[in-house]
Amino acid sequence: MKKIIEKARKNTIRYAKTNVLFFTFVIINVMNGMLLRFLSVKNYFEIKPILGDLIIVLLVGAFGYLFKPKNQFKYYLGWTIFFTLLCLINSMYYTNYLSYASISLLATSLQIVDVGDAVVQNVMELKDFSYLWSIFALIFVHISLKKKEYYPKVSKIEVGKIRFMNTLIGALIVTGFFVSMLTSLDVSRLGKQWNREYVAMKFGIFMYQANDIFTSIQPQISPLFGYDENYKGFRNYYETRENNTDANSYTNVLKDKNVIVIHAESIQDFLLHTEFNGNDVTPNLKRLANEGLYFSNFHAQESVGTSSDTEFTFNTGLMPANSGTVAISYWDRDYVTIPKLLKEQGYYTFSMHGNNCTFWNRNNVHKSFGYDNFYCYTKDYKIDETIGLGLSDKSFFRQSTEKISTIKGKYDKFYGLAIMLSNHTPFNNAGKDITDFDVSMNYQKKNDTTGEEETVNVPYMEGTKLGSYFKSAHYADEAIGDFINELDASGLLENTAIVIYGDHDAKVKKSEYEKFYNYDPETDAVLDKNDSRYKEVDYYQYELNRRVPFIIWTKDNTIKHKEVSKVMGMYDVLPTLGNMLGFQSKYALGHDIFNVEDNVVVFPDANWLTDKMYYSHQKDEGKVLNEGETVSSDYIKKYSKIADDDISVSNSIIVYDLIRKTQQSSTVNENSLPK
Ligand code: GP9
Ligand code: MN
Repeated sequence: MKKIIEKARKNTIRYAKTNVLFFTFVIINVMNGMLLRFLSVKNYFEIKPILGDLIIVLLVGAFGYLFKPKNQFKYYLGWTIFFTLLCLINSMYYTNYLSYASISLLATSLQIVDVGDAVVQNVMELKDFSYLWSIFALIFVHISLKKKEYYPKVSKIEVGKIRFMNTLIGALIVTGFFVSMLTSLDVSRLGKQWNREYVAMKFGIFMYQANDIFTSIQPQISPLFGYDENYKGFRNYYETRENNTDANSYTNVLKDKNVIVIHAESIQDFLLHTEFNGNDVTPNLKRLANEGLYFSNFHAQESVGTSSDTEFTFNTGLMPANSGTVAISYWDRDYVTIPKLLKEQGYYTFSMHGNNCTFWNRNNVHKSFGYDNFYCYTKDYKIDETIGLGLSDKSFFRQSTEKISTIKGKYDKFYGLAIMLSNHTPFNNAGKDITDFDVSMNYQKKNDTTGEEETVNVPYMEGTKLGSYFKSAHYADEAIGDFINELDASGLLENTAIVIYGDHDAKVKKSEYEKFYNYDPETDAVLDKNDSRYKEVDYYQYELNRRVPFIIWTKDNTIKHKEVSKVMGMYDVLPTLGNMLGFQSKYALGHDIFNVEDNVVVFPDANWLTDKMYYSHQKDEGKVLNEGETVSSDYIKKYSKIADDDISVSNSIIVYDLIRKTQQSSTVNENSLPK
């Protein structure tokens, strides 16, 4: 027995001594995966993702044994650089998008690169470089081993293929453990990959990335596979779906009116309720909200396709694609859209934008959505003043008014979309040069010498990103105000409804709000976290504060003022506006807000919001919104299923072009059922 133990001990020591490089490779890369989780989702103690990463690193590492020992270093170094870059990219991506990177975004990211300074300014943080230690560690170990004549020694006893097989078996055993720990929820989320944080959190970053490659390629090939199953799900969804389309007091109120939709770039709703020393950040939007129909609990449902996703959801009532973006990968599908439905009623439809016509592939997408014309950038505008990515909003609106005037002269009725641009991250351009809006605080202070109370001004938000956002939003608001006046002066507000939506939030980090809410002018510092006056912005407050304004306004009061505080999403626009203008799409996932009792907004990451709860799919927990109220587990199950179904059916329509297929196989056009 003693002999056996001694032999095992010797063998283990020998094994460890002759596999130093391999072990270093495994340990440093698994540690980097942990570091990434620690710095992003902060759960580095969980065992599952460590095992997940370990499996991938073992599998990759096993192949190193097929090389001669003197070449193994190059192999392991190459992979370590690759894994390190993965961590670095994901770390950067997480900092900016609170999610992990996906290769399906490669095409999309070309658009993001176009956003230029927006990205470069914000992307890099010091912590993103912390992963590079692994490369140095491997090189260091390699040099030490070389000095100790490790490689010639190992060469003598190296049995590459056996070690390769043994490592594979080792990886298999770890996989067995790993799989036995998975819940059915984990497996289903891995397959769907909607919730990237969750997948990376449970499966590790390397397994997440490997799975991502598979799920990203899948849409390209999936139209070839899984059609029947998806079609069945789609039929079933629409056959069993209850949707109240009864007439209500808003039915046809805007029938035959002209419509001008303003896509207000990055405008959040809280701006309408924010002021500095008595000056509103967005006085024009506030006025329009106070005069028109104002949806104050309205949420964009965009995914990685930001502006373009919102344009898609607004136009179709569908959710963004699970993987990649509709604008880049699925723009050529057949969708039932607002412009197409209005064209059936004889409208001339158009869209306008002061940036490159090809940005977000709009030159193709807008045609495919049914806009008769897309007026864009140098093709149609004189670039006489630029801010950020392109033509300034003020010049854009000025020139657009002239175009709309011409359109009005030519057509009976029109529906137009004006996509704003200047209030785009990083917000500093407009802030510095275009507006003198003051983001300071006046407060009363006793003068030490005279003993008199006097007003002291502290420019506390000056130079912060949030401060720049307020300034830039003020500029955008001024541009909207000017636009309304110009339209009025040109007689274009008669018989016209103005529809305004914020396309998504400003993506300003949570930490940016700390100073805004907790600045103490007495000390010229942020309140201490232990101070009773300290207001924390937690996850739920941050998410809820991402809401954007949605306003329907008419000059002549056809639409009377009302604030609708029921929860509403971008996908509810088509049914709600459709009821007012006299059209419907049976594929829209949302509801006419005036016909729905308990509405739900489903987000692309499967989070959902009702009037009672914000539920985080990733955290698997929700926050009850009204004090004293409780929510049952059945309630959570019910809305989680709705979220799951909405995302699935929408994605099936997008990937498999199901609306086109349905219309091809049906002789009756079922999309615009009469009321
Ligand atoms: C670009 C503009 C901004 O033309 O619409 O797009 P975003 O970066 O918000 O998706
Ligand atoms: Mn946008």
